[in-house]
Amino acid sequence: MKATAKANTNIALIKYWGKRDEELFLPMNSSLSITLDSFYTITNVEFSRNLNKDIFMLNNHQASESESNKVFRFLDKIRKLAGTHLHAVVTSENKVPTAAGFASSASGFAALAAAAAKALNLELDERELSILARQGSGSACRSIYGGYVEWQRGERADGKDSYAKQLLSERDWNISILSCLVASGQKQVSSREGMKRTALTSPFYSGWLNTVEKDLERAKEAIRLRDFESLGKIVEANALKMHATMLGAEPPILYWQSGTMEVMHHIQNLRLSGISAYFTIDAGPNVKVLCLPEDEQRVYESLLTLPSVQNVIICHPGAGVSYL
Ligand code: 2P0
Repeated sequence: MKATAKANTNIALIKYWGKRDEELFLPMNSSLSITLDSFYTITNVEFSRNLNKDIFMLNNHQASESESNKVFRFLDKIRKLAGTHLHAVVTSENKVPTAAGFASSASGFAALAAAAAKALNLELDERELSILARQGSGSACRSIYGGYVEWQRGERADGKDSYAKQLLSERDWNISILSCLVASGQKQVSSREGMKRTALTSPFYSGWLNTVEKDLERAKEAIRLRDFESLGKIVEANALKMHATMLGAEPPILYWQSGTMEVMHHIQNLRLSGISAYFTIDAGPNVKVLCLPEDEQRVYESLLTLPSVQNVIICHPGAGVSYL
């Protein structure tokens, strides 16, 4: 009754922002991401008759109450699915350094869903696993697959048609993703709270919803054609549009720091000098830069010259969930 799984994190190219059902993690819009090769979570889950409560160990320490509660609530969902009351010890190793400016909930809940389902012999296929991972953290449903992945929002109230699917594998198209750390430290507003507040209060949110599915279609077409320029343009515009919706929330949400602006302008200037590079930004201050592998070294070196850039980590498309 134990299993170990590994999942990589992912970066959204077309963003998930807003839920229509908070219990089932059903999104307001479809989204698209690249699963990355260098940042991952490895999780072991062991169910046992000898436990009278769940235990969550993260990087060799007992996890905080809020982190533990998210994991225990997710275990409750899995127990219901498997028809068991057994408790579990969850042991996670997170190789998503805060110094890289990525969140770990995508890799964390993808690895947990895979390990827990295997430990309970649930025999889920990838689609069912994606539906399960989604109910721990929305973006986790995309990390089940490698490469270029779409999460379709679905229409049903029970969430059975809201899952991810692979568009291209990690071997089908190599691009470079450079993660620029401009600020570390805890952000003021979590993604979960930020998307909720935006959907409830921002007058710009309807504009987001009216255009994001079109952005997704354009991004998918660019990926199909391996058209980096078209993909970069739509990705950058979609990220800026998501941040614009947050600026209109009450109270407003501003994740950018001065370093965020410095990197954005730098990338736009690089383009003027003929280098094809584009940026995207999640719910935080750090910037991820997309470029072609042949420009990777030049873009990397130019980013390191910026005063506000503390660290740059280079990633490429990576694999989906695996079992150890
Ligand atoms: C994304 N983000 O598509 C978007 C873009 C952040 C900005 O998914 O509440 O941790 O657990 O479903 O998945 C981050 O939010 O939120 C996120 P929950 P999650 O990657």
